[in-house]
Amino acid sequence: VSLPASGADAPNNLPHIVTDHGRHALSVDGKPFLLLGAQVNNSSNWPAMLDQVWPAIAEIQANTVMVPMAWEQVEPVEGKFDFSFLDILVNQARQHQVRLVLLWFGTWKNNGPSYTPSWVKLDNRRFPRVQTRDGKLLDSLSPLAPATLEADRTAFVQFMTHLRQIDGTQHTVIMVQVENESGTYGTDRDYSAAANAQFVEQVPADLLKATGKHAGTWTQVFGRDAAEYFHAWSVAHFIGEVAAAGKAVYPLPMYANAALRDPLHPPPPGSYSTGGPTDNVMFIWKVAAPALDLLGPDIYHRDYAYYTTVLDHYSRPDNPLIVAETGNDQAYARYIFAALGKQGLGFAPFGIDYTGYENWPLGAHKTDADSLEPFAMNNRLLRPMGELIAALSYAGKVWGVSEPEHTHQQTLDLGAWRATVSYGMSQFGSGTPAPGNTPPQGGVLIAEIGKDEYLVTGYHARVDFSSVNAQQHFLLDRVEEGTYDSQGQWHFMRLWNGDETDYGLNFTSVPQILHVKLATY
Ligand code: N0T
Repeated sequence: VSLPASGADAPNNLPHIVTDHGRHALSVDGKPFLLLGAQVNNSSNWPAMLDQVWPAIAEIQANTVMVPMAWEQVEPVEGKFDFSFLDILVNQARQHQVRLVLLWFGTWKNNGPSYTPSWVKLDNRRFPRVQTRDGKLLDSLSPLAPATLEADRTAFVQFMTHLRQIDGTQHTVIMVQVENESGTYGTDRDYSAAANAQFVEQVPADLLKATGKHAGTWTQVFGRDAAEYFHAWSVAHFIGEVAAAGKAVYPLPMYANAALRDPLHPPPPGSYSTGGPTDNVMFIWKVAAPALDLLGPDIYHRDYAYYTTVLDHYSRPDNPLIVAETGNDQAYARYIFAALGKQGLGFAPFGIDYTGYENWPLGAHKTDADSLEPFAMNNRLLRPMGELIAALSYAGKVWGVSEPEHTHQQTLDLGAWRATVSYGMSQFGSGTPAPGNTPPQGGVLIAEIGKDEYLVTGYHARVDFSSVNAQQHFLLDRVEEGTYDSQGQWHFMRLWNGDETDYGLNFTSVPQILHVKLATY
């Protein structure tokens, strides 16, 4: 399968994102790429740590490793740049045959400037911090300070320039995250004098146009939301400028990740990373930061309603879904199937290395082969057919679901056919209501590969097909089990029949891929 090669914005067929009919694909070397990611811990971005990274990557079988590039590390002294870690990392990634996504930890790392050099984070006059309504100084840097933007952008451009020099033909690095969980905790906007002056100005024309609103100040146009929207505009504009300057030297796909706002019970601004790309301000980010290819959620809630609502919010015709970070214990692993069902281009558990840091309660108590196994199962299953799945997803032919906690059956509408997914069933027998798995761990992926023919796979789930035409009798004409080799070539192993198909297609913890031909009589 190949995608439209380089456009004007993708010279030398650089990695890029293509969009058609509101669907998306990440093109790497001209082919659709399914990003099976693994993000290392925050302080694993040093040469001495890499020996504790690679064994975990090998265990989890990711095809893409996500690693911080810290401003303090590349420009410890203003104007003096050191990219030795980048050189080492790219070399080792090539040896380990994985791609990289690099995470620019600059002005924002979880709202604060902890990863900026000392000459930035200690100089409040040159690089002012956000102030609250009552004049309290917060850790977060003001997005409105021209000197901060200038300094961050300069360092980022140096980084992208060096990256182009060492990787411009090989494309080991396929994407760059610009800043990390931007926004500010503790206020709905910056109330510094400079910010107050801008807040009473007119809302930018581009934003008015995109929203169909009439001209006015932020308060006139957006009322109660004015403060948050203003801050979002300011943060997004800053990050968009950094991204655009980086793309001008080396146009890799770029994205921003979001520390989420609870999508089910949204709390007031100030209590989450306000101004960052939360679901309610994505429309602002789209206008203010057009250089960003996507906004990706960091999902650290295990429950189904929360998780799938976030997937919905971030999967849009104008926003390709990549789960930029997610927790690294068992409960999260099954959501790769729901993410693929929402046309996800990628999925990346966080905290994948053996440096000994554990971010419980967000993720696992202990990262080891056992805790990584559910993710390794996903990657072993999906990696050989990643290109096929990404291509079919781009064509709108992929369905995927994950197991909820409280309902044990789901129905998928495939057009002429219906698939019923049940959890917790034995492989033999039917008639009992699905009890669910304990803990929830099921997931199913279905892709249309031909007329009345589907690729079906998953874990810990039963799939029953039926015809939407109730007048006809349904049958499984042929159920082929096989494997995809590393070239994505299908190899027939056997036919499933008898017990293996009498009570639906039952997936266990064994990685099994079926090609199923559906028919009626
Ligand atoms: C994430 C990671 C790292 C109960 C946390 C999540 C990463 C950053 N932040 O280990 O710090 O760099 O992007 C914050 C999640 C808070 C939600 C708490 C819900």
